[in-house]
Amino acid sequence: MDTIFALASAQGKAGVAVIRLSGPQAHAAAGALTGSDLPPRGMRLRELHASDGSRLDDGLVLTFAAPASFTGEDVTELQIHGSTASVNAVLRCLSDMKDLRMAEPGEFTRRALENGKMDLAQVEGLADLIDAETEAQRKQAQTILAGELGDLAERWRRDLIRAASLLEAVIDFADEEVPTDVSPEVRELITGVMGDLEREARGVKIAERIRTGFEVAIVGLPNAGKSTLLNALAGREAAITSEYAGTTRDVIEVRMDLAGLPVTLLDTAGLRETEDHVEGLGIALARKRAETADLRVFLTDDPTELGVEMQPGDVQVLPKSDLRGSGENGISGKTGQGIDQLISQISRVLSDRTTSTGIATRERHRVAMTKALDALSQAMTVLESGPDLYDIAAEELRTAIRALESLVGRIDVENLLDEIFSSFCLGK
Ligand SMILES: Nc1nc2c(ncn2[C@@H]2O[C@H](COP(=O)(O)OP(=O)(O)OP(=O)(O)O)[C@@H](O)[C@H]2O)c(=O)[nH]1
Ligand SMILES: [Mg+2]
Repeated sequence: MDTIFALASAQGKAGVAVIRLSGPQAHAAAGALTGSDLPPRGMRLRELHASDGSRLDDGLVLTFAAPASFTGEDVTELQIHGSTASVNAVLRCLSDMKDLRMAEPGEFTRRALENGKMDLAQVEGLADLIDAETEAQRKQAQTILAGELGDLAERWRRDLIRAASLLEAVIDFADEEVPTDVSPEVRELITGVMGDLEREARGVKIAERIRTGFEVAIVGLPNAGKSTLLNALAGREAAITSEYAGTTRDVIEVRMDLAGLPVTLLDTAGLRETEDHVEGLGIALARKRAETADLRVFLTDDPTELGVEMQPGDVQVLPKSDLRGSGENGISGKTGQGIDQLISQISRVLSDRTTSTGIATRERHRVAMTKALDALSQAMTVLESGPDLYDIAAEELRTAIRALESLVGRIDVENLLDEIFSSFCLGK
């Protein structure tokens, strides 16, 4: 195994930078920089020197001994001053050392996975956590990173293995008197898992939105003040505004944190009949994006005049409230009137939707769970036919178990068979 190293903190100027080393030479290499042996685990403040003895920097040197480290290997972390030049000087020294090489992207985490420090879902959770920009994303990533999906998958797997072993036992008793009817327990185990899987699979769509962001489209007639509203919400001049109807043509996207939820606001072309070819293209695009958005803000007195269907949860606000005096649902991008209410209304609708999320967060998870569900419903159907077809039902259960194991990246059929047989309990 190579010893790898890389800057673990972000590129650029900072108070402190962290350089991480992992592999058999991780401690020795840091020892060469400090000119002294390091304890296998612990923290020391040391001077770091280049091979010609010149001083590089001083910093904290943290050592972790395998397997109690992030990667499961010997690991050293160097906390040095976070200037580009200091970091480069230390990285250059490390590159010159024998048996050391720069890590590839994700290589530390990959080693953590290979050494059983995390499962595949946790690796995904870690990636999400590093990408998290809003509170909802952070919380969701933490759940996965903590291994909750793996725990859940393990529970389902245990239940299905128990169901499969009950069936196997009956198959083995085929020539003899069957001591008990196992089908009620098998059915109960399968339906329990199916209920969980259905709920989790349903929640993935919203969980994906938390990862990637909700789209909220502002629609209205030309000149209604959509771009002005977008700018007010974004707090900057993201879109051009003008008194000419038909100013906005492309869809303008602004990413923002709306009460902890990641939202991409879409400003769109004003919707009307037009002879202008280019404006017409913009309007067609506006309709398409508005229809597929997660939520629409209708900036209009009459939502039916836009040719975009209002969907449950959509919001209607009345344009240019500053010109019409006070009234319900009025909004003004110009004066800011009604903006806070709009933000809280949008975030309320979206937060309500996020309550239906479970623990699974990705399309990959949904695909695996759907595959398991298909196999389980097959198994339920086959069970109807009685013990003669129990071997087929057991095979379907194994298919479901394999699909669930792929959730956490553990697909080892031998291991599965061992467990099936070790959990034998019916008169054997
Ligand atoms: N009084 C008042 N004027 C506004 C308000 N919002 C926008 N305006 C003015 O209305 C005109 C059109 O505003 P835009 O934000 O460009 O309107 P739009 O809906 O994006 O228009 P299109 O892009 O052409 O569809 C501009 O002159 C704005 O200054 C508002 O709340 N109150
Ligand atoms: Mg506009």
